[in-house]
Amino acid sequence: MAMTKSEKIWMNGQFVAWDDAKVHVLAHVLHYGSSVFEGIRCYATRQGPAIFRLGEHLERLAYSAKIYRMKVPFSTEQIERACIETVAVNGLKECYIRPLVWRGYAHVGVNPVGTPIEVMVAAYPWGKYLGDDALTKGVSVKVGTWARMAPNTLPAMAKAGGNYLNSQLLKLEAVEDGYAEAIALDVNGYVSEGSGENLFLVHKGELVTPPLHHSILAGITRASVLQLARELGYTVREMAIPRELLYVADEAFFTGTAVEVTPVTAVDRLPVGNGDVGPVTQAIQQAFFGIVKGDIPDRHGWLTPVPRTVAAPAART
Ligand code: PPE
Repeated sequence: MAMTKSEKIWMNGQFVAWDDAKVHVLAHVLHYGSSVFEGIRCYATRQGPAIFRLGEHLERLAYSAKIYRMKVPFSTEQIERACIETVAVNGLKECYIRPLVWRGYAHVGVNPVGTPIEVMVAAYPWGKYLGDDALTKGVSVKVGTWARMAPNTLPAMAKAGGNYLNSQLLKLEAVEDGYAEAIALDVNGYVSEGSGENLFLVHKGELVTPPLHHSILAGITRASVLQLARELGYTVREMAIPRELLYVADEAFFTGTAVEVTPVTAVDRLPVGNGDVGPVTQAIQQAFFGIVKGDIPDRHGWLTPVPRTVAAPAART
């Protein structure tokens, strides 16, 4: 699963060659997981590349940094421009954008005070998160044996590097056991989310998803799907989900930037519904992909167009 490189990465205010975007081995982040980040998709629309909900992603990045008391040395507007320029400079039509803020090299020791805050934005092609057929055929998942972090341990609302150690344990277990992904329960045994995606169920015609206090990331795709589902006339409920609802739900799907809207067709080897991708999931997929691909008018203002050319990066300091 080697990644596809692009040419340039925006690092601390300037573009550097992909292979030169490096950090010191004694950077705080490497030892203590002190980073916050975003994952954003840029889609090839008929009108050119367009970034999905850039403003919301950068708002969440700012929240994550604030929670960890990181003073980001660039404004949100500067990082926004960096995202747009990184796509344009690399000539990408559709891609994944990964802004990262981290504590750099000053000293080793847990105390982060005095470590420099560094920022980078990379953009590169990224295909289907859970396999090529996942969007159309759905994926088979298991309930992970690792719980999501407990409240008041690691803040789930912060999209922080350290949170993904828990995600890695879940993912490794799923893959070793032959599943595409794991669903984590929270410390009370209620359904939380996947290792890198939010979860929705369809039960008796209603869409249900766990609320924020079940240790989930406040997903931007989740928020978009909640809105689209309501607009389509579905009843949507954020509620505590007992594990067994996974086994009796009629449909299930993941949402996330990387995973987009991916059907879940089996949980713990039990088929979800009859095991096929269901009609509600398909309706949500149509509404979502219609907008991001530019086939349906962007009535919510969710897309930021990427101009073909950008001002020379030297114009900014
Ligand atoms: N929960 C988790 C734990 C999570 O990591 C993501 C995104 C979501 C929910 C969905 O959030 P949103 O993208 O705002 O709808 N996971 C990102 C990173 C995945 C990775 O493997 O890296 C992503 O989808 O970009």
